[in-house]
Amino acid sequence: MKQVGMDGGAPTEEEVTLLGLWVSPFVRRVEWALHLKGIPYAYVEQDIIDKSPLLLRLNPLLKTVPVLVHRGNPLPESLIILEYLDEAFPGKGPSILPRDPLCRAEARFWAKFPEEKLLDNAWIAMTTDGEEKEMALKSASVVMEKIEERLKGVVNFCGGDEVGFADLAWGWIAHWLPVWDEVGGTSILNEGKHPATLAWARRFTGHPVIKENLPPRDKTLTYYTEKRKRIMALKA
Ligand SMILES: N[C@@H](CCC(=O)N[C@@H](CS)C(=O)NCC(=O)O)C(=O)O
Repeated sequence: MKQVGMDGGAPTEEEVTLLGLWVSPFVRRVEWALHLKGIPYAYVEQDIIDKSPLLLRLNPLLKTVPVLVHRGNPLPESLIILEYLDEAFPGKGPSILPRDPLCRAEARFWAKFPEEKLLDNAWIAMTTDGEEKEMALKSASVVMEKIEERLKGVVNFCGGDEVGFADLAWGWIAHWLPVWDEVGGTSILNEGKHPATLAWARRFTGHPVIKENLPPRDKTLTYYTEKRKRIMALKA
């Protein structure tokens, strides 16, 4: 991808900048990885409704955050960014992905599984009512069963003793999904059916690096409550 300095000038060698949004789980997972690896970075908050010329210039294709800018090279898509950080900073901090090829493949599979099968349904369940909500809840419940199965017997994290790729990818299940459940009046994640998932969620959000870099729950709740209101108003 084309090189662009943040100010339009020449990029600095090791400069890392993250374009983000405080409440975004996709942005937070990149921040968690940067902190875990000990990579210093500058952070530029973005408005995702009224998009800045900087965001449009650095991510013209998707216009989403996060965008990681490394040595002037902009990179979108949080899971791709996580892999890039491991590869571009091989000696820096712990590896996010396991080193063994089979374990790497498994970590990628599990990281993507709820991203592809649960995320949209959880969002729909929060932002709709009636039949559409019921259908989304049904699909979400099937996926949650699989996640619960995966987490049964996990003592620490999906990545083993340390937080790894799948844990970072699943971070939204730990902190955001309970908020979305509250906003939407649902219980996609619940103690009765998902004790292992909730135990993992408590360990994950209790990890010092993660805990330090989570959006406050009350502010997050207000943000999504407003979001649901706006979406519902548009549909009315
Ligand atoms: N798959 C993307 C999702 C990024 C994403 O949807 N970001 C939201 C913020 S939470 C965004 O920028 N939305 C603006 C838009 O869709 O126009 C990733 O993992 O980075």
